[in-house]
Amino acid sequence: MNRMACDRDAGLRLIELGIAADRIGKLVLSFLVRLHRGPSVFLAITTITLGGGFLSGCSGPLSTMDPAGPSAEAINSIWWAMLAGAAAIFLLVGGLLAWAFVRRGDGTVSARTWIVGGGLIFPTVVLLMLLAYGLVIGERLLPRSGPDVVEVEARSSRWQWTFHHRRADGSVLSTPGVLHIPAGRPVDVVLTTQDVIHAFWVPRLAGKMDAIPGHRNVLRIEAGAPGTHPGICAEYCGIGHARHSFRVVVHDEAGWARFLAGEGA
Ligand SMILES: [Cu+2]
Repeated sequence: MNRMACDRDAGLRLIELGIAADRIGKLVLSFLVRLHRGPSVFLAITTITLGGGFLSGCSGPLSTMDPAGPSAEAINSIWWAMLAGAAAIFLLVGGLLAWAFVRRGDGTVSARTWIVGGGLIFPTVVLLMLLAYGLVIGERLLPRSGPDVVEVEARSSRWQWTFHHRRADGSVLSTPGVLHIPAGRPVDVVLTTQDVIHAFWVPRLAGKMDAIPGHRNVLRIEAGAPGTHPGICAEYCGIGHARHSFRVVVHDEAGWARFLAGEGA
């Protein structure tokens, strides 16, 4: 009995501790709100601080949110469009929830209207808009033929990428671990594999695509300016997967001509 009473006391003490911590938290929050003369200022400062902290992790050599070419920019725009849409819907639903608490069901909008409007029409419209936007963007990513298009074959194996660049005279220039491309021109990367499934991914230039045994998959990439970008294998392919990476060197016009001539490959 004594032990049970002791446990009950400990539980009560925990509850009291929780209530005290909650009150202290509320006091600190109200102090901060008053300090900044209004909740909107406080919330804005918090949002900017936290948002800035999170977004600072979105840049870097392997970031899809730091695009360096039109394909990656198109994909990045889908991400932002989805984030904006999700934020707007979240605010709308939050607002309706708050409104429901305030108005307490005065019967001005029937349950049927809520179900048909919010459960059928609204999601259908949102999904159709998203589908249309995705189709338009997806169309831009397709590898269409054109006079400016450069074709490179990327052969993957455990655990290396070898890139084969075809010259105008039909000869082939091979570079293990480094893909050379010209800036400002669309490049079709023909993906093949000699063993298992791998995936080619240069996050700042385009989306990812699998290299599948017996298939030739084509991925359109493009870089806006000269520079170097890291690429990785995005499909687990065995114990050497972590080091199955490569580099993309983007040349200006003169550098590309020098590369094709066999200088500096
Ligand atoms: Cu791999």
